[in-house]
Amino acid sequence: MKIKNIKAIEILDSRGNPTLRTFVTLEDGTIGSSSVPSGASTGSHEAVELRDLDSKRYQGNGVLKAVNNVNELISKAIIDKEADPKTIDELMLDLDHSKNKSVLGANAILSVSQSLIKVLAISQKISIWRYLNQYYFGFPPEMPKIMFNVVNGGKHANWNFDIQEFIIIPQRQLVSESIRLVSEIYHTIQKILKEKKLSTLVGDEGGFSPALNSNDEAFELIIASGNRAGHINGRDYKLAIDGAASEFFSAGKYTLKKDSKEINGDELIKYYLELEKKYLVYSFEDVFDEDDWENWTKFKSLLNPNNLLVGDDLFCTNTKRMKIGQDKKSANAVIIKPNQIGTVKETVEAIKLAKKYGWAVAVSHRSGETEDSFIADLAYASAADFLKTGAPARSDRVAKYNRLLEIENGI
Ligand code: 2PG
Ligand code: MG
Repeated sequence: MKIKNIKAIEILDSRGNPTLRTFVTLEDGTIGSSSVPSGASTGSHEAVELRDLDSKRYQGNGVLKAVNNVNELISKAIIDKEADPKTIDELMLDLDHSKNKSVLGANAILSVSQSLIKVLAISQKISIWRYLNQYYFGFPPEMPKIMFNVVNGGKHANWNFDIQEFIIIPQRQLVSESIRLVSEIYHTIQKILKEKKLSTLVGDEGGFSPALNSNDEAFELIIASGNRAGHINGRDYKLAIDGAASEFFSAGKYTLKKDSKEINGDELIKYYLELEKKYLVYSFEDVFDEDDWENWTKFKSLLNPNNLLVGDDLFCTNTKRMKIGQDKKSANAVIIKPNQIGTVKETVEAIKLAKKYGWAVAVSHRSGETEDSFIADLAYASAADFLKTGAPARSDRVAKYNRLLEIENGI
């Protein structure tokens, strides 16, 4: 089956910033499309998201250069070629020929890479997860557990507190039960915030972003809401955080903005170990700067080995960085974000390497999302341990959870 046509357009993401949607047409007339997300607390080792930097449009955030790269350079290279995903991804990598996809843009490349999977699945009349599973994995798919972000801080919510995300992981087999559990806690958080006359506004990923006085208050709010809803921390759900610590690290120090306090790695480790004990925090993502390997390794040696130390900005879905992490024993889990690396092929390689290392795999959204639910199919197809995609509210987030519900129901 050959590729007949490709067309990218500029659309908006959930933050109202431009991003790409690309349509691929096969010679049998099938059309498939996919859209790419965009991060805010991005890792400096991510592949390049190409923006126009033309201040006359969208404050410089337009993506017409990336759109053009799809419609001209990529189109020319792959129209009339056999629609084989690995070969096409390789072709785009050759065409880009840079280290970090700065020529074509990872956003341009990924939009084609994902759309191709989608159109092939449609053409073969199978679901996206089945196509991905057969083509790339070949082992039984499995439903991930879900990481739901219910309280937002850091850069996603105007620095109301330092930790970017407070996350609930329901300990339920069924997706439908996980979603129900977290939704009940989410709505109880809202009730308690109203009772306390605190804001119920939400951050970029749909979690509440009240003006609390400390990280501790956020944990207490979640646990109290869970208790009121009849769901107990450590039994019915586990707690996780994403520190996005690169955002508050500079010159060897971590600056806790809320307390106007500068601390070093050892003090931060002590704090996280307290959180592990006091609130039974199970999973710690990006709790140190993306290049602070030393503190990652130190913390890993002190953390309960049944708990997770998760690299997001640390690894950027990049197998080269994951290899360093394995050598240095810096983590036992990885966040997988297709747009950090730029092709489905390389995303799959990162997932496979993590599994080989025995790490937990968490397929993840970005803070700027679209209604595209490709990552839900990817998480199931790859038997990922987790899908992390925001609050149980807002269409850009629930699109992925609703897709898991469809999969659970055989659709
Ligand atoms: C993260 C992500 C998603 P962003 O840090 O894990 O939650 O945020 O997309 O802004 O990098
Ligand atoms: Mg993160």
